[in-house]
Amino acid sequence: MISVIGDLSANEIEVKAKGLIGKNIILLETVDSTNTFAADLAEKVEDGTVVVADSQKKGRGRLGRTWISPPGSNIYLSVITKPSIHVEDGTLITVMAGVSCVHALRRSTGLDVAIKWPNDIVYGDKKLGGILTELRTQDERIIFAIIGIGINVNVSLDILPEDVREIATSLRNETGGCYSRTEIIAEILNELDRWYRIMKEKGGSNLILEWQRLNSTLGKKVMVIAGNETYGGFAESIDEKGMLILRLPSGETRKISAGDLKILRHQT
Ligand code: BT5
Repeated sequence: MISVIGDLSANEIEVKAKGLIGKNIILLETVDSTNTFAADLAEKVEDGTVVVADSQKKGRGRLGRTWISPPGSNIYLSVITKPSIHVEDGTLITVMAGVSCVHALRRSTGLDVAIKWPNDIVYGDKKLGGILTELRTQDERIIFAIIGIGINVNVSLDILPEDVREIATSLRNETGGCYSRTEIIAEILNELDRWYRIMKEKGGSNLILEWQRLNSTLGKKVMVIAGNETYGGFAESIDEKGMLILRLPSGETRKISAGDLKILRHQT
């Protein structure tokens, strides 16, 4: 098994991991998707095992979208978790991942990174990263959850396809600095470990409060595409399961579990 690829070191991440998450790192030079690799492995490995790749050939976003995953510069990882919670609480896992990434990235870079509902890590209105949570369930319980995290770290935006370049940014693009992926991954995994314990011991309420503090979405006029429906409205809150509470122009509220959200530029 490979243990070092450029600035990625599996051993160093394992040493820096303070808890359960990250004590076992599987480092790959390239893979189709770390999420697919992790899902195939999940039943055979311990809770908290992490798959990290230097590049992905078929990195995935939600709904079959592509995650652009060039080598040598970014973070692509999947954490295998076995939280033993009800499927209905599954979105809390994405909430937990968002909170953990924002804490880790703020600490590592000083940038005022935020979460955009439901799964984006943003700086200003640009996408720095995304989260793809995939669940395996049985009898309404989660057997395992794969938390896929992609973060643009040192990538130069010119090498991204034009449509992505327009909406994306990287840590290096924002600060001019070059970051150690090992350090940032260790920060993310330690934050995940901390919030995973809080979620298992105390439920989701602390996580939701923290998400509300770290998000860039609430209190804004937004447009949400959810399935075949498009809603315009005011992003009022998220509920105890991470669903967005949108106030429509009619005054009614609507709860939305997943979708694509755009913050409208002209806020009145
Ligand atoms: C996401 O999907 O944002 C979830 C991305 C999760 C990626 C990680 S990497 C490790 C793990 N293994 C995987 O295979 N996936 C996970 P979504 O909200 O559907 O956003 C996808 C959209 O983001 C694309 O359609 C592009 O518009 C844009 N995009 C693609 N690559 C990007 C990049 N590198 N940086 C910023 N935006 C990107």
